[in-house]
Amino acid sequence: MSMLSYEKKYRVRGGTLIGGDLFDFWVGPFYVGFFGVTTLFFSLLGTTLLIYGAAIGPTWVLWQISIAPPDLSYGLGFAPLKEGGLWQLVTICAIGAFVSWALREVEICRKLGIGYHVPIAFGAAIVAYVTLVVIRPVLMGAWGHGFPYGILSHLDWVSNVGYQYLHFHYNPAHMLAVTFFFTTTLALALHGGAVLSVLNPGPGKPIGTAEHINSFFRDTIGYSIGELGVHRLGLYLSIAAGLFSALCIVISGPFWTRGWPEWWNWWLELPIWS
Ligand code: 07D
Repeated sequence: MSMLSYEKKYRVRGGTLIGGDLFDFWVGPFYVGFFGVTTLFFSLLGTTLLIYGAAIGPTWVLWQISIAPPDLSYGLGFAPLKEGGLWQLVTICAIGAFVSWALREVEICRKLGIGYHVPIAFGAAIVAYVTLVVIRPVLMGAWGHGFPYGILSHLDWVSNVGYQYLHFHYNPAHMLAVTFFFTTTLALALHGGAVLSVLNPGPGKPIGTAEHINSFFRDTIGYSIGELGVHRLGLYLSIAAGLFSALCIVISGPFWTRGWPEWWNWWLELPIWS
């Protein structure tokens, strides 16, 4: 069955989470659905607010535009539009758009009768974002702990917050997050390379199979995780990267207020050394 007739077969009513048949249709190649409409609404409104923020701000230099959260003195209250209220509205729109997008993915999965692996994976990224702009600020008692929406300004925020804890590389959850990010890229490079090596072996050579890949890894490292396993590993590594990132920042402040190098004193204080 060609992919086009496959799509036709599965482009059927049903599987929606909300709204019944109301938005259960496609526009060209795109499934709409209730959450397609809400994604569009939140992303257009959020983008408009960002552009408005840039327009009332001091610069149009792309790198320097920044929509900052309210001052810490506003605590967890609403701030006037030009004093961080814009950031609060943009945050609501961003969360609305990301969650809508994930739920639209869920509806498409339900239509196709497939698992929810893709929306769950995207959910890990959403958890990391929500941790930065909602969970941690709420635990710290002020929206002002969220990061500013700007290219350079958010980098400054990362640097400043990092140095508040003296040396962020010593944050154990940050160590794990970084390790998972790096391992994800290593695994993707190995997997992409392995698949291309058998499917694209060079002119005139016959294409290989999954068994060739299994043999390659058994011969080089003594073990092949297998065709299904490699995708499980990829999903696990990448989700772990997002979730350990969320963990590393939520513990910084709400649960550990000193420098991260000091946290490792428990190691030096183990009774086995004396
Ligand atoms: C948060 C993104 C979610 C995205 C969503 C969707 C759109 C739509 C549309 C284009 C999680 C977005 C969609 C916008 C776009 C169109 C059409 C993903 C998120 C929902 N660090 N550090 C991390 C490294 C140092 C510090 C994470 C490395 C220093 C602080 C990651 C190094 C200091 C924070 C990471 C390093 C420091 C972090 C980020 C090296 C500074 C965080 C990834 C090599 C002096 C942040 C949850 C992430 C975090 C974070 C990596 C160094 C401080 C693990 C590799 C030593 C304060 N650092 N870091 O979170 O954990 O992905 O956030 O030195 O807050 Mg770090």
